[in-house]
Amino acid sequence: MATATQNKEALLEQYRMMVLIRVFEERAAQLYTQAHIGGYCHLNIGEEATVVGALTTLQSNDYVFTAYREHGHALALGSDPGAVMAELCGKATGLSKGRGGSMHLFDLEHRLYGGYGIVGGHLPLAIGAALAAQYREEDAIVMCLFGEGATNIGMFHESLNMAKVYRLPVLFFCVNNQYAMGSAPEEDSAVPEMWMKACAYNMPAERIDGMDVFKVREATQRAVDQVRSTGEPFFLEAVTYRFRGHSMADAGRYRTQDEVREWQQRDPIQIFARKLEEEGVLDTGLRREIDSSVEEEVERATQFALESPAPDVADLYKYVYTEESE
Ligand SMILES: Cc1ncc(C[n+]2csc(CCOP(=O)(O)OP(=O)(O)O)c2C)c(N)n1
Repeated sequence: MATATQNKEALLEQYRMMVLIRVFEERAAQLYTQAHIGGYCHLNIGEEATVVGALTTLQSNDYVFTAYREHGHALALGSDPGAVMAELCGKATGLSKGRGGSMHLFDLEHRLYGGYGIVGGHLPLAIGAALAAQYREEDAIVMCLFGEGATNIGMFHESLNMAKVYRLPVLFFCVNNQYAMGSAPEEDSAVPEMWMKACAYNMPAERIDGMDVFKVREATQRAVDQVRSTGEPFFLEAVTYRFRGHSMADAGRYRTQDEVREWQQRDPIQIFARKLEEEGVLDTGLRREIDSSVEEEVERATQFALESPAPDVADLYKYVYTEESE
């Protein structure tokens, strides 16, 4: 039984979290089209199993670094949905005090070390954190998530090399959603499967189904345990699909609607719900109850964001240097 190793509450919480990410992002998309959110906005829709499956394997003292498609990661780590939505809307009550927007969520309390807009730019930061954790002899690991497009960037290769040479406790987690903006791996990568790149750095690596949260959790837990016990890096590639455009501004001409529909048949939330129903963990009534409480939670978060004030103009130069931070 797929559910045998986890208790019912944990499974239902994972289901609730996947639905929360989906509903939150659908609402964010709406707010974007209504001009409440400016700048860029990249959604996790379709990739929820990689978010929840990966992050629920961590200890509370572990570090998480990720790219700009990170609303779901903040929610899964426990950030307040109101503060996340407020950040998307550029409000003073936002997770980064309205300074970062969608791509730069940061939540020290929940160990989310960002949210970065430069492709591959956060990998050296992640290995820096791992070096610090190793130096301080912390029982903590670093999970560093990035898209398959980032594996073509120089910093990716430098970071994997250094992580192996310095034997750093990093789990490199590649979310292969099969497009870097409009480029498929066959067009921009010398090898079609990203896990192969880790072999060049003598790093253990695995490729997994990123649409099934059970499979993501199982493989990630094994990898996390190995990184923690050996103090050495590991590489996972989760194959998934983004159901929406690269960002809110994407005409999607690089793929067919048939392809999108085909992947939507493998919706990670539906796959998970079906399994939970088959194994008696979830039924229609409970599902409806969870789904509607999530809708209410997202509505509260949205109202909080919309009613929050914009940052004060007098504070424009605050938080520019570290000594200004609170
Ligand atoms: C160094 C750099 N080059 C180019 C860009 C423009 N850009 C933004 S997202 C993106 C695609 C990245 O794809 P991937 O890493 O697979 O992540 P995904 O968006 O699919 O989650 C590119 C090229 C950038 N932000 N930074």
